[in-house]
Amino acid sequence: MRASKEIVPQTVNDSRRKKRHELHISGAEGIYDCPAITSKLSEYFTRALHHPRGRPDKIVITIEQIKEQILRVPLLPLATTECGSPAQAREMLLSALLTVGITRKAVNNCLKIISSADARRGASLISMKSGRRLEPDRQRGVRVSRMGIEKTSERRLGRRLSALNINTSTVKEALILASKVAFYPDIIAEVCISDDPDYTTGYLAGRQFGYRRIPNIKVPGDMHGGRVFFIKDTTNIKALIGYLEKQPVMAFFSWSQP
Ligand code: WAQ
Ligand code: MG
Repeated sequence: MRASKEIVPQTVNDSRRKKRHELHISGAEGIYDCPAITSKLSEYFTRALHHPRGRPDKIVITIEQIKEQILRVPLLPLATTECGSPAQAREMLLSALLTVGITRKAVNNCLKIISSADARRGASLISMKSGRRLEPDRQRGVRVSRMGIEKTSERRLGRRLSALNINTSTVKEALILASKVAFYPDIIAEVCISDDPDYTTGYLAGRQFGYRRIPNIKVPGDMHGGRVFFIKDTTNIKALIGYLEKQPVMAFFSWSQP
């Protein structure tokens, strides 16, 4: 599902160029059995219509039958770090990302993207060394899709998250997405800030980090947010985007701790 709103230019200069712009409001994706689709449709529709980023004037819902082989990937282990402010979050991100060989320049470019006012629908791909943006469409970004969670794992995950008081679709969907992303060998790390003005917990994820929640990564009211994937310089971008957008993935629960 994706929901957006057309923005008509306000300033004289903009209107001369007649450049209209679609503001991204909300998006969601998943893999479900046929009988579950009706209720998912209404859930997605409600989510799109009553979103803290505003009221959309266009909602697109696409349903596709999965015909390809489904890849199983382990859910990343989840932990919540202590963090009191956006400044502290930046410091934590920098020091963690440097340890896996990501350059300072690449981290700075990431921070610029996820704190820019212009929220994108998808994620940015950043070279871990040069810090260059590598996604072909910068306005749109790369949208990760076709991921879900196996039924028994969903129940186990639900119990675990309930014990932590964070059993929400926001956390579950983010963890499933991050687990699909981290499974790809050329992706070294992911940083995410929600674009919802009232959701201030973000995360750092990767095979070497697990899924590390970072509270207070932004202050309430901020509309900015986004996702950045740090990738190896040798990455075949077309193959990577093919995996992120099209490869069906089901996550399973595999944390060893009780
Ligand atoms: N593929 C790529 N990028 C995406 C996708 C996707 N499927 N969904 C969202 N994004 C990008 C896009 O740029 C959005 O503006 C940005 O991420 C934020 O999306 O454990 O809710 O859906 O408590 O607002 C983190 C949960 C929640 C932390 C993240 O993101 C926790 C969240 P949102
Ligand atoms: Mg959002």
